[in-house]
Amino acid sequence: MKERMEELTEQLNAWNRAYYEEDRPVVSDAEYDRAMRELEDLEEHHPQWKRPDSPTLRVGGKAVEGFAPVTHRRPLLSLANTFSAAELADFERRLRKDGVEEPVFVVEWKIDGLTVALEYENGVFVRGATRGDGVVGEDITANLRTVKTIPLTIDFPGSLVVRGEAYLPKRDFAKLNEEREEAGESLFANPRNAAAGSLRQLDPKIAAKRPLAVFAYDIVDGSGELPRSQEETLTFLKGLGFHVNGDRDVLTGLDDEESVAAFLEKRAADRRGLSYDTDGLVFKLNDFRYRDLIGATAKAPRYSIAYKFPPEEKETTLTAIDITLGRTGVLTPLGQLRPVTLAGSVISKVSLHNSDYVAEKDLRVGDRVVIHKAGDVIPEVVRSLPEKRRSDSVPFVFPSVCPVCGEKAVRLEGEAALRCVNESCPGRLRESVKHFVSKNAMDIEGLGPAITETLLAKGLIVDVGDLYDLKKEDLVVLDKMGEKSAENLLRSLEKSKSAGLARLLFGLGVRHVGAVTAAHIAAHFQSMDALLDCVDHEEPAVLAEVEDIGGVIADSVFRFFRLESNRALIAKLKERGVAMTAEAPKEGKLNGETFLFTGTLPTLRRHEAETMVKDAGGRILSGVSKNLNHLVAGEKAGSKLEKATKLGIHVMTEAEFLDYIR
Ligand code: 1X8
Repeated sequence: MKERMEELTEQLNAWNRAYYEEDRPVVSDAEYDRAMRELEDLEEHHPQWKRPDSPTLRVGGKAVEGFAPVTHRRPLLSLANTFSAAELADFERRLRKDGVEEPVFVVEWKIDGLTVALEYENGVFVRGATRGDGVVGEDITANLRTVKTIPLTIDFPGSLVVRGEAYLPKRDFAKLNEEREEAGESLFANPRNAAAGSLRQLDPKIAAKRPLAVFAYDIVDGSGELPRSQEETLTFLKGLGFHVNGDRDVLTGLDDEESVAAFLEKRAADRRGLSYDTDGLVFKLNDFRYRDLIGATAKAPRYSIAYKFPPEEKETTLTAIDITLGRTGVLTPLGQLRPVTLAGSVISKVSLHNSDYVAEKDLRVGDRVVIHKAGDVIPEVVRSLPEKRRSDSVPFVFPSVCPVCGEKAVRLEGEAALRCVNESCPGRLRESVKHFVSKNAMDIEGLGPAITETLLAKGLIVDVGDLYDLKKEDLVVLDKMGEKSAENLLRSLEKSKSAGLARLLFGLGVRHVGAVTAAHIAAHFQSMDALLDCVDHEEPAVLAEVEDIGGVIADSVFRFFRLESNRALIAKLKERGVAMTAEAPKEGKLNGETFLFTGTLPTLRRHEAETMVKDAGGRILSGVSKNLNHLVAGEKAGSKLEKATKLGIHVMTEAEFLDYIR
């Protein structure tokens, strides 16, 4: 067993390295998950053989109350900034004056992330902290353990403190924000905020789901023989298994301003193509003998310096501030801009987030404003230029009523956003219909915004349930709706009735429930009835059994489904024939029975066993709960078996299962 645990640990770590370091997936998710589950089960039974570099340590442990302060063994200094080739020439001149004869510089990307210190004792990662003020940071070990590019063990005796920069790759940032938008959550302004937010999560399981990475670039402290130059340091760190940025330059002669300026320009252009955000370059004296010679000021070393790229900014006019309404009732100010080209695209509007944001920046209609792109992607207003204002300019007054229905908007506790809470606001209805019919929800073709508006305006629909009452004669009289398109729409509506529970749950627009969460809830409950039954008889905490669901989502789900108006809508949809189950169970002898498989089965693969159950009309649950009738336990069954035994659920072996369904 011990050998098997070692083998699994090494196999999983090698797969992780291939995936995260080399961008080269070598196994399927299913195979990876299977190995991970086997190792988890083994570790549960033989904790004494769990290795300090076990990949199971990366899934995120228990949530914490707060972060303990950590005093860094040596201060993590910041860098002085420069903004031009001339200033870099000055920097070199000072070094020569201080006795550095032929300065050689290593030039690395300055990552726009979060500085962290990683502490190792006898080769084991024991602590990770934020930089904080450079002297005292916060202990975020549990979150950093989940970062796959941080080695959990290294081949180095004694102690070592490594400095690095944690970041979220640009494309993962964009994806994360898409998911948050879909779930009706607030968006991160840029990758840096997203990385910082992820590492300051009290629940490491959330951090574990964010594809964070750390570039290591410095040894802050350590015992024994250590590298004596920056190049050696980077090679050494890479050799220990750290993720080291290989894209760097070696330069001499910073006094040649012209060629340095050309170099800076080249790098400024290169950064667009990088997968991570940078805000500059770091110039470091390579030879550590000189570092010791010239030392540091109280705040920053004298032997390295940062060069900051000029931000790509443009000035334009804020022509209007529109208030838009989302399906959850949030009022979002949208700035209309006189179009300008910025970093390769034409920008004509910009989100102004919420009323606080507009007030803080004192943005006024008619203002000249400076815009840039956050994370190179999302346009943002940096500041307004009050000195260019007309004398009759007035502060923007955020409306206190919904722009569509005119009802008073409210600010919910702990939220920056104002919301329209009028359940029958036509604006909210329009947004909720748009969401209901969208591709990832019920996927109803032929119901564009214009038709939806018309249907609402004519009173043909008041909620999404009414869509299923539409008749051909209602439709053909509408503008731009011929016989053909009316028929297509009706066909699409008919087809959507069997979209299934997951799409329906997503389409209903429960706050915080995106398409993926909806699928998990559907897989767990299998039917709307089971979900409603749970909501009626249990507390939100039981939802935590469902994969991926935490307290906030659980509360939101319970609140939604306990609301009478939502229950009425669900009943209406059901009456009109909208499927309320995950997958219509087949007819068979297992109708009404639920199963779950755990551990390694002697002869069947898990999905084969599951298919047998479904073919016989039974259902598969995703976790052990009172709703489970049978747990089929194979070898090395772990916590699920324990829980089922405790709940008195029927447990059987594979052989018994095969007998049972025969
Ligand atoms: C800050 C950063 C450094 C490096 C990369 N990204 C940063 N944000 C690097 O040296 N490769 S060094 C540094 C600092 O000393 N403040």
